[in-house]
Amino acid sequence: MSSRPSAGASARGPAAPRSAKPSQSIAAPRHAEVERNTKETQIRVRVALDGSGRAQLSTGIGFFDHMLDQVARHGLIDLGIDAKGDLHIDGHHLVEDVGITLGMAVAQAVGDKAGLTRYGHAYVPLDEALSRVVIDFSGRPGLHMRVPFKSAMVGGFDTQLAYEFFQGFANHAMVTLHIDNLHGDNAHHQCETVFKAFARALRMALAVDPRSVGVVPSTKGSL
Ligand SMILES: [Mn+2]
Repeated sequence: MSSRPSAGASARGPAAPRSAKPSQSIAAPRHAEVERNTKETQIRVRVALDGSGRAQLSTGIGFFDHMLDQVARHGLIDLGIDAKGDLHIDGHHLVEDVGITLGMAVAQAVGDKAGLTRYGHAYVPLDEALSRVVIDFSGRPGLHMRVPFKSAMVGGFDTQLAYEFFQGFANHAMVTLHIDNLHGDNAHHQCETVFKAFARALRMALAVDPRSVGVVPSTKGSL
């Protein structure tokens, strides 16, 4: 039973008061809270990368909340987003700024990327729709998005704003992002497969690689 000479804590007793503090930064709690205020929008984002998919969302655009919910659920990220803005004009500033603020929060939570898987990809279908998202935590922002939406609006969400969201995210999370909708006749389905595939790709890329503890996944030595 007693075996491990180190550790110091009782092997399996009730949660020890002192939290074992591994030396690798990747093992630190990966969460962040970012507030971003402009004359157009006031956005507050909380992320916990090692969460369970819980979401608390309030953007004022129902379909956008539905999409962000997919990011949390399928990315297994806990996500709190409170966004207010000039929706009396349209959703442009708010959706773009949520992308920016979420990107900032993810970048902050990821830290120095030591031990990070770095790359992630996913194909996600929803009935007739199929999308593929590939992400690289490269440190170089880039968005390559080809989604021929079949409708301009889904509920109160202008489908053009999906591009603005991902552009804001890529620029501030410092990721390269390739997004392709391969098939799709229904814009709700198209958009949902994009956000779900984004979530799954994110989950893969953000996973800690147990074979690469403390190592930044780049021959440059930094990302
Ligand atoms: Mn749906």
